[in-house]
Amino acid sequence: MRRMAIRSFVALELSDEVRERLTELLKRLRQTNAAVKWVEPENLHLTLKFLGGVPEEQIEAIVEALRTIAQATEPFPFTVKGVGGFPDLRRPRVLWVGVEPTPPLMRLQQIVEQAMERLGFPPEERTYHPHITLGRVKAMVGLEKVRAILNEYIGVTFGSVPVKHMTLFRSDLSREGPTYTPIALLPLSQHQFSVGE
Ligand code: 2AM
Repeated sequence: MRRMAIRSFVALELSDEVRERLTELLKRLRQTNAAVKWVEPENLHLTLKFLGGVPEEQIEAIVEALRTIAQATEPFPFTVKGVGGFPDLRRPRVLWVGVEPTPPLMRLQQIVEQAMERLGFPPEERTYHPHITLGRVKAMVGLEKVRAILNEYIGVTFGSVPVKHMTLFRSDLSREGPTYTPIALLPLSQHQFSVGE
């Protein structure tokens, strides 16, 4: 029998406030009718590590490794600011809003990357550039209007997201687009204040 592989990734979820601001921006971008596959608002997230197809029997070990990391990590915020494209905004394949690469975020990403490498997932060859993907360019047509809108947001802060947990998502691809479903939520450490502290 063929073993089931579950397409998965580790991510940080957005606050309602930031998601709403990005949803407004996406609404404007969609109206340009550019040949871009825009991300559905409920799918917006910050990826820490893309795992790809994971054998079902390995999921538990991944969840446990992530749980241990989360328990040793203090809650921290990340700031969503600015816009850009991969490889750049001139000829972009991916359009995104930026996330500030602050030490707690970069540390968490590195720890997750190393833990997943120990479980057999190859490390990224490219340096981690924290971003929230807004859309994937299908053809370089009608991008002038997209660029004009994005230019308004250079240096603009969309908000700060308090991170309280990491999420392991499964991704199911279909013709309509991906569906992301949480497999596990891993809460970050909670400092317990005792009386008199
Ligand atoms: P992206 O937004 O920059 O495309 C789910 O697909 C998430 O995993 C996305 O946030 C995606 O990043 C990320 N990811 C990283 N590497 C990927 C890959 N090789 N294939 C698909 N998604 C990848």
